Amino acid sequence: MSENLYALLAANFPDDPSAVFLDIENGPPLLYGEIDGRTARIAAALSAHGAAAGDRVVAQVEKSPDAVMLYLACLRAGLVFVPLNTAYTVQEVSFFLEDAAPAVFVCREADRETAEAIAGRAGVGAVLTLRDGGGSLLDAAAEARAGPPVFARQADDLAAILYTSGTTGMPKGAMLTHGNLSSNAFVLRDYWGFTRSDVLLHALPIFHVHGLFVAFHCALASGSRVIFQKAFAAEKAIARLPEATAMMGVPTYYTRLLDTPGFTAGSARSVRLFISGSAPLLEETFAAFEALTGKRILERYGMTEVGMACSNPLVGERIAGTVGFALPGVSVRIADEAGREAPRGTVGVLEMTGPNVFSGYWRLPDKTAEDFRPDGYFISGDMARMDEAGRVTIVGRAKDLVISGGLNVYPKEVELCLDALPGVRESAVFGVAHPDFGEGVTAAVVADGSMALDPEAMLTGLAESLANFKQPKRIFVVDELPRNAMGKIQKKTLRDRYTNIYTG
Ligand code: MLC
Ligand code: AMP
Repeated sequence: MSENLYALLAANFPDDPSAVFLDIENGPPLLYGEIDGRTARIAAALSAHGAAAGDRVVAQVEKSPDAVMLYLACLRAGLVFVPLNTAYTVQEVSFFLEDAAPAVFVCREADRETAEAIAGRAGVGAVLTLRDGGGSLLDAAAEARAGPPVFARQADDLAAILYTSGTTGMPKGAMLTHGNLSSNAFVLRDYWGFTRSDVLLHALPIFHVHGLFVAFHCALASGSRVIFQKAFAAEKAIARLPEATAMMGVPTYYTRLLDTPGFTAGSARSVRLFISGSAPLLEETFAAFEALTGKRILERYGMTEVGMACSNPLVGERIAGTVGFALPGVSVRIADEAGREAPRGTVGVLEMTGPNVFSGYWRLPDKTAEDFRPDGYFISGDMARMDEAGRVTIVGRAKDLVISGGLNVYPKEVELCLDALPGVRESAVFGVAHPDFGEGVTAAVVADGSMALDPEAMLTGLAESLANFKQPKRIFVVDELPRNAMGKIQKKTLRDRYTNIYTG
């Protein structure tokens, strides 16, 4: 039997073809009954442009209903979907094209010229846009009379590659299979109680696990309606929340809602489930949200490489500051440095295994081997403890990582770009508490003496190579970086030194 995720999801679509899938601002809704035809035609158009099962399709496109159809079309055609953050620079995208070697690159119309140049250098077969009134993927799809049937896939066939940066500064592609995604989809649907009567407010970006997989798979696997918003804006979310039964967001969404005067208990009344993840939800945010709305936010924990691993319960106690229990089918342990299970209550590295855990990093077997224990557990790099009942609390990170507004920024990647700027001898990048983004990317830079360093000019220099959310909010020029006796830079000292710069 085929285990194509598209087919597994489609088996749960409502029988009524006029049931709404995407409820779109300023436009007609996209109905469940339209999904099959639309995705079949896009699949046919991709095939006409040379993409065959197993080939990669890289997409750097704005959030739109068409972009969602493109994702589903890739699944049904057995193509490997590779979504890219729209904030990535040309330099970053060039790397992804070289690395993923896709058959097709779907870009924004405004980027077409540059996209063709970099795709040409990377040997990409075709560059397409979604919609531009001529020669686009959707024009080709409109002409396709009938699409191919859903392509048979097994659980271990690749469905998507999602790039995450790394502690070395080099991005790596996490390979996710149909089986990884479908196991998580159905576990989450059931664990969080999604049914056809749910209405999910969707304001997340759709190039990450959170917005693309967690949110859409819960909706599609239960046949529920999605209020589709292009991006998160507190006022817009508040306007539609009274129709919603569920919302998913990063902690910044919840702090922004609380900071917006129009957000009241009434705004949240119909919502049975507010879910938070991708970054730590502060206990004070959980408490303030409950005080205002009477609702306890459900916090869960996940990663690109594993999808969702832990969640607070739907029924039962949701405890602020914890991420709950291992999801059904997922095994989670707290380990010491050698991978031995640590006693309950002690802090160690969080490791997990299960059908949700990815199959490795694209074309990086050594890196893959490094991140797995011999018994198959994946080493997350997050520090955590587990209580006697199995409830997990994330206490920190073993990996050098800053999470800003739910987006990961690896300091090494930013440091490499800073160090390449004229006049810079060395740099250290670290996270400092930020009232809006949770952590603010911050840099300390030492000059090499050849010229005076100007933080503004450095930021302009970084814009060429780094997506905007990775760029430091503040750069400090310092005489030297704090080091320990071994010569290692002390980021904790830097974090302490600048602790109040965003909050003070
Ligand atoms: C935007 N900016 C950010 C930022 N997003 N800066 C730091 N951190 C961020 N996350 C900057 C831009 O560079 C720009 O700067 C300015 O803010 C305005 O840009 P914007 O696009 O208008 O910002 P805004 O719409 O306010 O976006 C902020 C946000 C968004 C928090 C709403 O980033 C967001 O939706 N984040 C969610 C990310 C997410 O889905 N993560 C899930 C990863 S999956 P300037 O200087 O140009 O003005 C994962 C696994 C799991 O982690 O467990 O889920
Ligand atoms: P990403 O690689 O973008 O998928 O981000 C995954 C990382 O986000 C994890 O390794 C954690 O560090 C962090 N993360 C996700 N959810 C939570 C959470 N609820 N609390 C704390 N950190 C989280």
